[in-house]
Amino acid sequence: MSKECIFCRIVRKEIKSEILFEDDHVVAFRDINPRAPVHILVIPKKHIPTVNDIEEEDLQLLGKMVGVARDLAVTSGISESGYRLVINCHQNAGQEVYHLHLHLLGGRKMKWPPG
Ligand code: DGP
Repeated sequence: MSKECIFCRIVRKEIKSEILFEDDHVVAFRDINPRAPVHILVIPKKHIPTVNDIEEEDLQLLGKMVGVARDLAVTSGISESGYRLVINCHQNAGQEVYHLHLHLLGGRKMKWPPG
């Protein structure tokens, strides 16, 4: 865990967030700046800065994150209307927080390709 990382601080409950799911490895909470009616972030408790830093041993964790996002899409009522899962990596993708996070976005029609 990183002392300064904002998402590590959310994991440690030093920063308040609306947590929707938590287990030993994963936390999901509402994005502070929602880009869609449903905008949830699913993160590993382990501090992994970017997709580039994912190691072989983390792949099960990534699967767990996708499973949590799928379940939250169901409980959020967007599983049938549709949703998008996004991981931004580095500047060109607009990554702002350097702790791996999966965006779950839904509740409105989305454009493709993304801007
Ligand atoms: P990205 O651009 O992929 O790095 O997205 C980072 C997201 O994190 C962005 O949508 C806003 C969200 N975010 C940043 N700081 C906080 C925070 O303190 N609390 C919550 N709930 N979300 C945050």
